[in-house]
Order: sequence, then structure tokens, then C-alpha cells
Amino acid sequence: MKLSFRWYGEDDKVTLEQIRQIPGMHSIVTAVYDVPVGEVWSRESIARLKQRTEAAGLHFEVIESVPVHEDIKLGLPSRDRYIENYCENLRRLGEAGIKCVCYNFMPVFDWTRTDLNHVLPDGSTSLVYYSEQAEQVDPLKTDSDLTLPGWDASYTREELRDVVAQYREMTEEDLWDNLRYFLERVIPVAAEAGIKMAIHQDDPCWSIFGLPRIITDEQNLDRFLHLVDDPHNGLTLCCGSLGCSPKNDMPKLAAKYAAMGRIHFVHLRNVQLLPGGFEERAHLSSCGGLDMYAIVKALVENGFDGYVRPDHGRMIWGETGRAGYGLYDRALGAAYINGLFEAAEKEVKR
Ligand code: DNO
Repeated sequence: MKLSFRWYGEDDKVTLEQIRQIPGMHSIVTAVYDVPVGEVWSRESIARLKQRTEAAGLHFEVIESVPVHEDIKLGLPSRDRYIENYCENLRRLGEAGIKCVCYNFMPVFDWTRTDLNHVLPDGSTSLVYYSEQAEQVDPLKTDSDLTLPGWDASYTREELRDVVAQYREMTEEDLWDNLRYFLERVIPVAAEAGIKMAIHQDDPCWSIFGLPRIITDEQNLDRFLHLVDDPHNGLTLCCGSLGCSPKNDMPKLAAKYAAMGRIHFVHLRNVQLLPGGFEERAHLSSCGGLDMYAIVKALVENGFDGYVRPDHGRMIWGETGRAGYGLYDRALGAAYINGLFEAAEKEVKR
């Protein structure tokens, strides 16, 4: 595996110099953030990221994310222009040496939590999702005061209401059709650019606010991989996203899709399921509900050799910053991940 770490560019409080001191660190996971969703990334911005990353002694090989414009997900006539822009981004990223691109196909809302600062018994804070709170939110009601922390601030309330209303007309099958349309055009370009596409699962992995969500479980992952049956059409296996539903057996899914050669990127994070939602916890198996060693062993036993990153960390030791993306707890996660892989690799060799 190639250990990696997400970095939000020059505005990130966490520096490349700090990241490179984490033992075993291989690649930076980043993106061009100065361009609106759907537009083409300038070669200069890509080159600057590459140069900064490599100057810090790290590899520039993974992008998270090249976001998919809503018109593509909605299947609007304007999608062809956005798909062409997407393909152009892949060509430019391939030229710059990028090997793996993470993206998602979630309508409007990316990952969603009801509280980003939930205090755990040890005084650390973490991200949580309590269904009762989420159910009180209706994005169609513009007069509601309730907002959730993950809401895209680039939308005005009115725009958000409109886009949500458009999705509410759509069925899951419509979203599948639009995903297929996108993949059929993008995957051949990715293959030519030497890029493995890695879809991120919906987080949480169920429909929220009455919007369709399809990248949620084994059956749908199988269907997804068959849409375009090419190794460049693969997964970011996100343990925290899939793992917040008890029906997803994470070691089994890790083994199955690694054996198929379709996992290109792994997000390792532990969650604790609760009757009414879930809480993100420290990475260690005993801190949450997932058996992290079993997941890593399943990957190693099945020949996984892609990128791995510690996913969301808690805020510990008084650190403040971007929710889920501080330095300290993710660095502890990275150290733990190194240990899990070393143990699994030695066991498999034996
Ligand atoms: C959350 C992340 C996601 C992920 C996107 C990929 O912290 O795991 O936001 O980057 O869904 O497109």
C-alpha cells in the first residue's frame, strides 16, 4: 500500500512539512480549489501543486476530488459540456503524473453530519450523525433555520431549494442512467491518461432528505462496477461510509473487491453505530465497531497495492481547524495503519 494524507492546499493549517514527518508517508491527496465545480483546472495550478508536493519530498499521485457537476448527475442537456471539461481535467492530471482520482456521485450533499464537535468521554471531539436531528431538516423549506454542517455554502438558500427539488423528481434508476452516461464517456479517457477512477461511497450510505443515493452497498457496488467493466472504473473503499450500515460487512467487501483488482484507494476510519445514527471514533478497532485489522488483512491477502489514507480524525490535544482534518489524530491514525499493514503483510508472507 501507499500511505497518503489529505492536504487542502496552501490554506490548510496542516503543512506539507508536517505531513512528510509522518513515518511511511508516500503521497499527498489534494485538489485544485481555485476553480468552480465543472470548470477546467489550469495547467499552472496543477503544476504548482505538483511542484509544492514534490519539493516537500512527497508524491503527487492522488486527487480527491475532481467533483462532478450537478448537471451531470441530473442528466441535463448541459452535461456534455461538463463531461468534456471533466475529461480535459483527466488528461491534464494524467500528464502531471496523477494515477488515481477520487470522486463521488451524491446528489447535492457530500458527506453529511449533524454535529462536527461532539464531545466524546475522553474530551476529544468528533463528527456524529444522529438521525433524529437529520430528519428535522427539510432543504425545501427556505424559512427553516436548520442547516447542517456539510451544506454547500456556494448555494444560496433559493438555489439549494431548486436543485433539491429537481432531484426529488428523479428516481434511483434515473441516477443510475446518468452515472452510466458519465462513466461511458469518462472511463476511456481515464484509461488513456493512465488514471484509475475511484468512486467514493455515499456518506452516510442511505438516502437523505428524500434524495436518491445509490453507491451504498454490495449489490449496488457490483452493479456500479459492471456499468463499465474496466479496471479503471474502480472504488475508493470508504470504511466509515459503508461501515455506518450494519448490512455492509467491511472485511468481506474489502476482500472481494481487492481480489477483483477494483479497489484503488482506501479511506480507513472507524465508526460506532448507535440505535439512532453513528459517531466517528478514533481509528483503533477497540474504539468503534469496525475490525480494522480484519479489513486491512483482507486487503493484503487479496493483493491490494493502492493508496490508503487515514480518514477523519477527532480533534485532540487542543487542536482547532477543519472538522475531521486536523493533524494530530490523523497522524495517530496513519501510525496505526502502518502497524496494521506491517502485521498483515508479515502474516500473509508466513
Ligand atoms: C469526507 C470525504 C469526502 C470525499 C468525497 C469524494 O471527508 O471523504 O468528502 O472527499 O466524497 O468525492
